[in-house]
Amino acid sequence: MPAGEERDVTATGGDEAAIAQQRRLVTEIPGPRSRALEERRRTTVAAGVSSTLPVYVERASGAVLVDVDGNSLIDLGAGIAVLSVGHAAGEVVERVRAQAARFTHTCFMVTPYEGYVEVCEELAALTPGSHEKRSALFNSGAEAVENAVKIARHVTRRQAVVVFDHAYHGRTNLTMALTAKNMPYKDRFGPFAPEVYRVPMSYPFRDPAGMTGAEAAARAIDTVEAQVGAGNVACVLVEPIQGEGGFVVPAPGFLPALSRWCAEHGALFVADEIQTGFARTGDWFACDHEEVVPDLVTTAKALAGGLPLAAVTGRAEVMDGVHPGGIGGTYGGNPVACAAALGSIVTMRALDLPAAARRIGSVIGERLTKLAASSAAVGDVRGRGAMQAVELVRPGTGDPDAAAAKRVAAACHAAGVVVLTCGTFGNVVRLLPPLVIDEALLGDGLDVLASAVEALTA
Ligand code: PLZ
Repeated sequence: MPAGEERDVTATGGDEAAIAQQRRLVTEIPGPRSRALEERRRTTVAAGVSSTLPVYVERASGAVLVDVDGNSLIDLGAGIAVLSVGHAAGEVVERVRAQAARFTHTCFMVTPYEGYVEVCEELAALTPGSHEKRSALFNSGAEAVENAVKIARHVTRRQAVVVFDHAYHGRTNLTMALTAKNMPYKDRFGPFAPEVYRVPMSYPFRDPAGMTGAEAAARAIDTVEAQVGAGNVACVLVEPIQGEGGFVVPAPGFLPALSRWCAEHGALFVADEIQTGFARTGDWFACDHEEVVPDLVTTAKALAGGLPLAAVTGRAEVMDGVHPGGIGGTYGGNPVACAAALGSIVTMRALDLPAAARRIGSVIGERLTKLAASSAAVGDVRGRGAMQAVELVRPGTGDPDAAAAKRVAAACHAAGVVVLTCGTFGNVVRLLPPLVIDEALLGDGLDVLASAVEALTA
């Protein structure tokens, strides 16, 4: 779109604006065409790459996926927190189309282009803190995290990286080392990168009753000081709300205390906002909730409405502490991905998606809280904004029940509702709907989830 041209920003657009925002099943799930594709896949696609729900998607719009058998499914996973602006958001589709027709690649490290600069301007404006910032763009979340660690080590001239129990930061060699969970992410994929130290997270449901955020931070910091030494720490890397690890929301005060400790000891505080970022939690970033200002923040997922783009954004003096050529990559900040990001950000602003996430959060929260009161299988309900989950336990205990989470997810899938599980113990069912989902569709999806949870104890 030429600069300055006015156009209404709508939730859905492209060719797919006509897909009705409702659940409608015409075959069993997965249907015959999906099953045939699944058979075909087995002969060429590596078994190590797996799919939660082997329903093959033909098109999508808003919060609805339409599969090759003609079923319409409610998407409460948004491609793992990516489609916050919804599938086929008008501004994303149009800008991607226009950019693809102009040029698809030059390599920013060879001959640059404006879109990359514009995305960095937006990142400077939106990420926490009003200090001067710089950004570097990459292709995936893992790559952003790797680069945040590279930058932190380079500028601090220290090596130790502190991470937390239940953390998830990616699947590359360094980010596997940063990730906590063995199966499926790490098992027999070692050796892992050195100088990574894991300390306890604040996990209110599983911590001693009444433990405050400050106490949980002290527990983590004491471990670092005893086992690593403050002067050796390049950075403390934390998801402000843990994603794959189980939607663990640390107790208030935990993040501010860690960030203060970093500032006092010359370590960088790095927030991995790859899953929480861009309106998901009801603020632009999860750190905003407690006014924590990280030195570096990693983003990806919702940044670019479905195209692969990731970023490290941080204090100018830190980011500019790396010599020219020290960071980069062939595709980092690809122009089509940058166009998608600009379309996505325009949409988030125009539709006030942080407010939408808060509204969605109160609808989901109310519903899940009721469910917890009626079902002994629900141990905990937690989350913030449109990032909410239930942790399932064996009734009457705190023991994680992964089989229950599997059963709930399978029942939702069979009924045409895409939900995801997560958690170190595999017992958490999480909701990450597109932030443009309408209330009727969300309500239908939650009804399906509620029946599936109620069936556990019926
Ligand atoms: N940091 C906080 O959530 C990606 C991964 C799913 P990539 N989460 C989904 C899977 O099984 O691979 C994630 C994240 C946080 C980093 C990442 C990594 O982002 O874009 O998948 O590399």
